[in-house]
Amino acid sequence: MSEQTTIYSVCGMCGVRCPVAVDVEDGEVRWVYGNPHSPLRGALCARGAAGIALENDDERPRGPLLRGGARGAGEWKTASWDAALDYVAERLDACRKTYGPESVLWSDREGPFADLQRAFMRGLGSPNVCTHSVSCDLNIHHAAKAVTGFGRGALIHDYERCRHLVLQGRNLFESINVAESGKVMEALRKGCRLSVLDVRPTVTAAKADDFYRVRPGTDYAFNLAVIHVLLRENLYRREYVAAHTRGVEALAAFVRPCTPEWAERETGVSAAALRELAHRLAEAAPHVIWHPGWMTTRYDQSFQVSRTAFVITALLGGIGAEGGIVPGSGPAAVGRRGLRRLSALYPAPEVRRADGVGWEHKAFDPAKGLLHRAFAAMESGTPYPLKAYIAWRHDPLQALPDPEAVKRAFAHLDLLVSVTFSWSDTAWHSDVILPLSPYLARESIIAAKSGFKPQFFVRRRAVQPRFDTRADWEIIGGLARRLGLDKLVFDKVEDLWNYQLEGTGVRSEDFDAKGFVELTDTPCRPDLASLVFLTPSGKIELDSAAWEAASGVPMLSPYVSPAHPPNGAFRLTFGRVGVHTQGHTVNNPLLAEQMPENVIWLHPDPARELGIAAGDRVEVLDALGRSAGTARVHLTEGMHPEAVFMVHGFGHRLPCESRAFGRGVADQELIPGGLERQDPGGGGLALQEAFVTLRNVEARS
Ligand SMILES: Nc1nc2c(c(=O)[nH]1)N[C@H]1C(S)=C(S)[C@@H](COP(=O)(O)OP(=O)(O)OC[C@H]3O[C@@H](n4cnc5c(=O)[nH]c(N)nc54)[C@H](O)[C@@H]3O)O[C@H]1N2
Ligand SMILES: Nc1nc2c(c(=O)[nH]1)N[C@H]1C(S)=C(S)[C@@H](COP(=O)(O)OP(=O)(O)OC[C@H]3O[C@@H](n4cnc5c(=O)[nH]c(N)nc54)[C@H](O)[C@@H]3O)O[C@H]1N2
Ligand code: SF4
Ligand SMILES: [Mo]
Repeated sequence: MSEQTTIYSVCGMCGVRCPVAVDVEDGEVRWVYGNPHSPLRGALCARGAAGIALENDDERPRGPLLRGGARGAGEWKTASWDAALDYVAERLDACRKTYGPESVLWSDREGPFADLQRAFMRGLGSPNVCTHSVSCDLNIHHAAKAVTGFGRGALIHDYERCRHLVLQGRNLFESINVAESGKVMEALRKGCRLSVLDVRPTVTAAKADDFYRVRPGTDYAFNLAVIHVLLRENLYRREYVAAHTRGVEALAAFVRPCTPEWAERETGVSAAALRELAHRLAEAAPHVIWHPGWMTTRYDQSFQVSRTAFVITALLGGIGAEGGIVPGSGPAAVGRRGLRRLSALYPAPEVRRADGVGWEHKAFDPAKGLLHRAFAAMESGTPYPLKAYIAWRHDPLQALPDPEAVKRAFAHLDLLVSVTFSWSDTAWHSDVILPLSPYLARESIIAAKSGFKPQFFVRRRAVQPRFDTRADWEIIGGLARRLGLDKLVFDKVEDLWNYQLEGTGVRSEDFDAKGFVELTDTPCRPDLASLVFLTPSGKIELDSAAWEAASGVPMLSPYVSPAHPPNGAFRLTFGRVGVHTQGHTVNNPLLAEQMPENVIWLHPDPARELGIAAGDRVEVLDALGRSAGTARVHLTEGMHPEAVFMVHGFGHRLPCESRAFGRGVADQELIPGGLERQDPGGGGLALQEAFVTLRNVEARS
């Protein structure tokens, strides 16, 4: 008789972490599907469905590996877990003793499962924890704080009740969060208007009522002109603005010259269309969301694009309103106790951070850090040496621009460790690889999710690992034991869960039935009248005066027109596709079949001038003439003629990845000097301030 069970767990194919159900038979995964109990609509995207293919793939680190030859030479020696953990712990200890514990740097993709990692670094005594955020959502996070005081993660988009949604550089139907896409589809079905701003026709644009194709990098001008019209034509919610905001006079004076006609010259969108958009938004107010973006770290003024997105929503009364952007509720808001924090087991280190956050960059959030500034410190040894680096669920050689510059910083390290379930450029360049079990074969710590109905949820191990890989808590526990951090050593994951759950009234077996536990039966929606914003004034700050004082950077800062590309060159733009997650699914057997390489989107007019036809293979060169790989050309009238677009994550060069090897173009290689180009307002990297050229290498066959 075969044995069948269903385990409720959490997808691990991207950072969204959708709730899943896993059917297991005789110790093998048979099927993964959306958790039918989930209020978030049990459904998976294509990447989620490819979780089994990841599990069954042999082309991943299958046991601990120690570097044999030079960094990046790929001469690996297999090692036991004991030997690998001893090696890492001994070198961390040596750094701790020689240079101080602050010489250890850590980066990861944060998220709800990071508490144990934070506890480990606190225990070690280093403040140098950074997230990936400088190349993802940092500008939005800081914009959210500058306007509302809340961080990006604390704000919920109430799509279900929204009447007009504006997506600006947010390709919501391809850059997927399953629950979010479902909610927006339903809102559209119920008549919500959708306006999309992009530099090319995306799947999201195809579903829009109005599509505005903007010149790349001019969104800030667009937004300033929308604010101009809202204020000038009295389309904003006066009572709301008087009651809940500050700084409207300064804002009005600042946007006075920013007419739609001025914006038309910058963006290419007609003044009439922009005015009409402002009027339509006013009709739908306050049930309006001008989305602040997700990966808005593209230009020198991207922070201002997000900041003005929040400002527009606020002028329309949408912040805190039904169908707008609202702060989510945590356990305390529904009278429950939150999880016991593992990071509270050790005190926060007092030494100042190497990346300058908290002292040089006073306004910025130390929970995110500035990873590129930490790399600069690594290279210069200032303010102090960084000698060990642990990249945990992070591939900075692909996720940050200019991999050669990143490698130059890494040359100063005594120890470079990667913790990952797939091959990555950073893993390949490391001294030690500690292989993580794919998500179906590992459990996580318990996490809390805020929202209208706050909940606890957990990832459960559905099957035992096929290879010699481990779960996060096992890897941290192994290092902690060797480094004298005994509080982080748990023999069984249940002990860890019980520690976290103590005093919450929830038991670990309560997760068996559905995989999550809701902390309230009735949704908790914040009441606008009593809502206190977390800014110093307690109000929405339309001029971000307090943030300006803390950061020293002007918040009502004039728009700067982005440079036009030199003759024959194009601005680099990039983004996501539905079937891949960043760079780490490109070698997945199922997903590689769906999309084995990226293509170069190009407008037909410049293509004709260059003698390039649809389907031709072109080599893409950076501003210094260096090749980042080749790909076929996709011609489309909708693409802005100043730019090329490509999907991020391709152009792999690791021989151990047979399906991804040599396929497509690596966009991160096309941004020389990119580590130095930081948006002053929000700290995000200006990744699309780079120009590329194309060389035809093969006509379409
Ligand atoms: N040029 C350019 N640069 C970019 C982008 C771009 O579009 N173009 N996109 C930016 C954005 S938005 C982001 S978010 C970053 C993404 O950058 P990264 O986060 O570095 O990218 P990933 O490929 O998701 O994951 C990196 C590694 O983490 C491993 N991993 C995945 N999940 C887990 C986990 O749960 N635990 C552990 N331990 N390991 C895990 C993967 O196997 C992979 O090796 O890149 C940014 N950089
Ligand atoms: N399937 C899938 N889903 C994902 C991910 C994934 O890898 N795969 N990654 C997740 C992560 S880490 C992130 S950060 C999010 C990213 O989510 P998004 O930020 O929504 O996605 P992107 O595709 O990076 O970029 C969105 C759009 O910005 C456009 N764009 C480029 N330049 C400009 C400009 O100057 N102005 C305007 N208005 N638009 C511009 C691009 O053409 C692109 O269509 O997606 C998440 N979801
Ligand atoms: S969006 Fe897709 S890949 Fe990401 S967690 Fe959900 S199902 Fe998995
Ligand atoms: Mo991201």
